[in-house]
Amino acid sequence: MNKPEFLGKKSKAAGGWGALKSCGKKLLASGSPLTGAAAMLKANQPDGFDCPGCAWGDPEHGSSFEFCENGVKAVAWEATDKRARPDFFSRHTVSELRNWSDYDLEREGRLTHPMRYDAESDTYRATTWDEAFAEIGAVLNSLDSPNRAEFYTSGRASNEAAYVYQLFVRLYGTNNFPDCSNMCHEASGVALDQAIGIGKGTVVLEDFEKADAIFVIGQNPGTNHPRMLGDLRRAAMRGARVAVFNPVREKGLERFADPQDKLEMLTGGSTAIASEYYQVRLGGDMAAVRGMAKAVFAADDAAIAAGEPSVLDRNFLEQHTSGFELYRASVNATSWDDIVDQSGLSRAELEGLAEIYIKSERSICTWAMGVTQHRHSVATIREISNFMFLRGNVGRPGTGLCPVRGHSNVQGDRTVGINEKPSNAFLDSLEKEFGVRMPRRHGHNVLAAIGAMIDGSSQAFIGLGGNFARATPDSPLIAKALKNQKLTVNIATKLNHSHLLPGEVSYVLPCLGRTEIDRNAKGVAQIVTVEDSMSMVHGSGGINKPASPELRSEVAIICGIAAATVGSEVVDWAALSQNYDLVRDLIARTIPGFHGYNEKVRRPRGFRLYNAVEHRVWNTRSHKATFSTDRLPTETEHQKALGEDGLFVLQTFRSHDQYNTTVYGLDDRYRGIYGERQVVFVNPSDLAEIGAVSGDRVNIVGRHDDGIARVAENFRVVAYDLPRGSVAGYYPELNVLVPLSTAGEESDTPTSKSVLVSFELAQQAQAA
Ligand SMILES: Nc1nc2c(c(=O)[nH]1)N[C@H]1C(S)=C(S)[C@@H](COP(=O)(O)OP(=O)(O)OC[C@H]3O[C@@H](n4cnc5c(=O)[nH]c(N)nc54)[C@H](O)[C@@H]3O)O[C@H]1N2
Ligand SMILES: Nc1nc2c(c(=O)[nH]1)N[C@H]1C(S)=C(S)[C@@H](COP(=O)(O)OP(=O)(O)OC[C@H]3O[C@@H](n4cnc5c(=O)[nH]c(N)nc54)[C@H](O)[C@@H]3O)O[C@H]1N2
Ligand SMILES: [Mo]
Repeated sequence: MNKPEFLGKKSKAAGGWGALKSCGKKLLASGSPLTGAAAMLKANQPDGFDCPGCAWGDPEHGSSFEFCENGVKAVAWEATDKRARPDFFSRHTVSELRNWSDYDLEREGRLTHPMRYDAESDTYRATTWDEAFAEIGAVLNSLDSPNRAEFYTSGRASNEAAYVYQLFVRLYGTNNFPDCSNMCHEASGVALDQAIGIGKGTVVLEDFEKADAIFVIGQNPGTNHPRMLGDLRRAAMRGARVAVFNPVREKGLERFADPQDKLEMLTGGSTAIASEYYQVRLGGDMAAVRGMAKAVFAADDAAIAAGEPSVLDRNFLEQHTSGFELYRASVNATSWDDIVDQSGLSRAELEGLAEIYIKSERSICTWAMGVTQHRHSVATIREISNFMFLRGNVGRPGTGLCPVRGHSNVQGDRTVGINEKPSNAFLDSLEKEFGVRMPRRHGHNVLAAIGAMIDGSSQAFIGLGGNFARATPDSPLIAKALKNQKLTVNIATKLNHSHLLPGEVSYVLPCLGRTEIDRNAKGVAQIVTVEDSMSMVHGSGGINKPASPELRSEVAIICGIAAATVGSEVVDWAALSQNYDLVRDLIARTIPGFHGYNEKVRRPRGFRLYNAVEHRVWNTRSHKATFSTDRLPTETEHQKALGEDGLFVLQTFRSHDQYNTTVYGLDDRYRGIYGERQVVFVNPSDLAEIGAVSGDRVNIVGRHDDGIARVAENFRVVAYDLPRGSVAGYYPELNVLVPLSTAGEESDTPTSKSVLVSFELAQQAQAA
């Protein structure tokens, strides 16, 4: 039996030999161990490709490549020698393939030919690029308004692909840019823009070498940003405190054996990462951070009364911030009772953390989806900023705010114009460069795009990567909406569920991946560029032979569609697709910070985009770092669940063997799950209350009061160390329960970490 660790299994660290073993297996299973291994040596190296795994920054020095288990999986998955050729599609109807899991679909390997859906035979058939471009252009031009088309981006697209994409779409006439980041770090962008004047993080990797305290909130780096563990480990080893807030005890945050460290590997040793680990309630982080702030203020009052120096950074507060007194008043007005009830942490615990913060000269705060995928995520991130302002922990070495991004280029895509609400300055500069008018009306984000597709006002969907139908909430509704489109186009490396919901005219267009050599017509290899979580922009060039001679690059595919849709009078698309230096020249001329782009990206580590906060320049309305004064939410979903029998709050997270909707394998090693994904983690006392024991089968029933019946059937319950009232399970399987009807305030992000549910035991379910 796979007993969870806290029920008595011997504790093992994350990383180490388990990670190496798992990698070897992954490379073999991908069918291409040698290419995979060679490719891995070139990942995140100056003369190689950017790892498609995550957006963590790359070190300047150190080992020749940073070993990362999940990076290996991402590379091996792309570098497989399995192929989904046209004969595969002629053997299987689309209706049949719809019953396959995404795991099985992607295991068929790389797509090889442009495919067009044939309704009569219900199969995809090989077609030519020219036919595809011509028909896509014709359907787009037949819509009665460009605002009736949706142009989705998944964050793996390079800066060059994203830039030509936004340019094409704006010339076509709309700002409808639903983006994966709408489901991801949108709240970070919104909140940080308000607080510090830039919607990005402020730290670089070197800051992790200097910080005395690092707060890691709502994030599971052991699985999702494994290379970050190396930085946390080095910090922990030199005595920095690492304080973790997570309702789940994630193994990677507790102990880590660094595969980079020969001694640790030989001796079977490992390093403790978290010095404090607090199992906060779901959605309770704003309360927890406010509790720490309250304790900091109390300590300050005490210091002043005792005639000692203030514990606050008074100079910073006076010179650089606005709204401090109002913030202090709102903290005073928040009661300890509310803080303790909402966070699930005790006053003493929060005071202890505040003391760590006060003693630390330099503090960093990092966060990810555990913070952003809630209703009040913008307010929470502003509270995190407030807290960091108190001791001047922004814009100083060793300090800062660090939203850890997901997709490897999601931040870059935003920088180069994938934005449904573009600034006037950006549109002005496009108009100046291209001499034509750009659409000013704001477009659709993910939720608005879904709404428009469901109500029929949008009639075309183009996906630059991703798996829209599976990544979004209420998957059955989306499936229906996609099938009602006049046009669906997916640019992809591998087959997934979204491709199997064809509209009237439907294409799947296969593209080169990051690991592959991208040669132009003259045989010259081209590079693309990406931006990581630390705003470092660098080049990426593939080393593997393309999976099929038919493949085209994302840039070339977009340029092909663009030429067929908007013509080549304003932009010479063919020239751009043959020489990405020309695309970079356009970026440099229309977007601040890219001066000398072509020269700079050929430097080993690329360059860092200017971040005004580094110079303590604040591009906010008040021209200061701006405090917020939000109240705590009246009631979080977790509190609601605790107050009602049989009601629970579900968070949907990632297993160790997946990349978003891409499932590499059915194990979740660090959580003790093997060979299955239909599981739901429940606190042992809650299990007793619902009359189940670990191993029982349940149906999970959606409890959002919006008139839509939702159920996820036949999940195995696993007793797990979670706060009472909260449960957890895997995305994307549980997206059938995530409602479209709730979203983050100001961010419009689906609330994937606070879904109200109850359980039916499988027998009851059958009887009903
Ligand atoms: N191998 C791999 N790497 C990835 C990805 C992948 O799927 N696989 N995905 C990429 C992408 S797009 C993204 S956005 C990132 C995602 O990276 P993460 O944000 O680490 O992803 P999740 O698995 O959603 O994990 C959320 C964590 O937050 C915790 N959590 C949930 N709710 C709360 C809460 O209310 N408060 C607190 N404090 N914690 C909470 C969960 O227990 C879990 O540990 O990773 C990127 N990297
Ligand atoms: N319930 C729940 N839902 C969530 C989340 C959650 O935590 N819980 N997380 C959300 C988050 S953070 C995100 S970022 C989204 C992710 O949403 P998406 O970005 O839409 O999903 P992915 O699973 O990353 O996309 C995988 C597909 O991308 C294609 N692909 C892979 N590499 C390439 C490439 O190089 N080029 C192209 N063109 N295609 C490629 C492959 O065909 C693959 O099937 O999901 C969101 N949805
Ligand atoms: Mo993400």
